[in-house]
Amino acid sequence: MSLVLPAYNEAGSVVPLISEIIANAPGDAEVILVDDDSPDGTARVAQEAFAHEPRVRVIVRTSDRGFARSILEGIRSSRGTWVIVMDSDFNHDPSVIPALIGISPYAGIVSGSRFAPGGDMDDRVRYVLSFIYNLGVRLLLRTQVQDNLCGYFIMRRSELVALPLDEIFFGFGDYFFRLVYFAQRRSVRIIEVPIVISARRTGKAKNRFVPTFAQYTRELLAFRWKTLRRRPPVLPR
Ligand SMILES: Nc1nc2c(ncn2[C@@H]2O[C@H](COP(=O)(O)OP(=O)(O)O)[C@@H](O)[C@H]2O)c(=O)[nH]1
Ligand SMILES: [Mg+2]
Repeated sequence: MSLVLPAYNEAGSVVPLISEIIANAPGDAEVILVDDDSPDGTARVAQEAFAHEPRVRVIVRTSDRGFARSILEGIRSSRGTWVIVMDSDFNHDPSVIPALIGISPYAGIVSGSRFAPGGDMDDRVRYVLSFIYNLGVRLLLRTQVQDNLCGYFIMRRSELVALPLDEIFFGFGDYFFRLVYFAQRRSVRIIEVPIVISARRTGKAKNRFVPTFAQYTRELLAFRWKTLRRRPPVLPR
């Protein structure tokens, strides 16, 4: 099991977060923190705190920076049979890890979802807007999942690296709808588990809501345009 954590300026949360992840993950799991050389010393804080913890690896990136690119680098350097991707600011609750792992034998991807029954988000406005936005994503890409922008998931590494990674992993959270699209086209089974996205505990979000969604929309339309020329998504087996 490999857990990939992209991070930028998360010095206040990485240590308690990784500790909680270790407590919730199998004993032989590796944690890969992929830091884009954060000015707040995120990487150093983690390296010092886990200097004697061989299960924790810190990658510091100085070129080709960015959220989805960081995740891809973490995936490429992972050694586990399964890969879990999650944020490093406690938006994604580590106590869900056992559920992701427990359900993983029954699907190619088990993905956290704010819109599955029992899922939620502390930020009401963002919840409602994301819900509507996701309907649009589903309409355009014909994905069969309710939360196409979650980014908290487990996937078998061999199936993940077989996808067209460079067509998926760029930009920010929009990488996830491209991942779902390509996985669905390959008949990968996807199960959603409800998650509650709570407010981050420390630090600040890197993205402002409106510009981020404007960017997602540009990418969504560009991707739809590109995929129009391909055959439509196939249904799961
Ligand atoms: N490596 C890397 N991580 C990032 C970057 N931008 C954001 N992150 C991390 O990605 C996660 C989600 O970012 P966040 O700003 O909280 O977005 P939000 O949850 O959608 O508001 C957090 O763990 C951030 O530390 C980036 O450019 N590079
Ligand atoms: Mg966040």
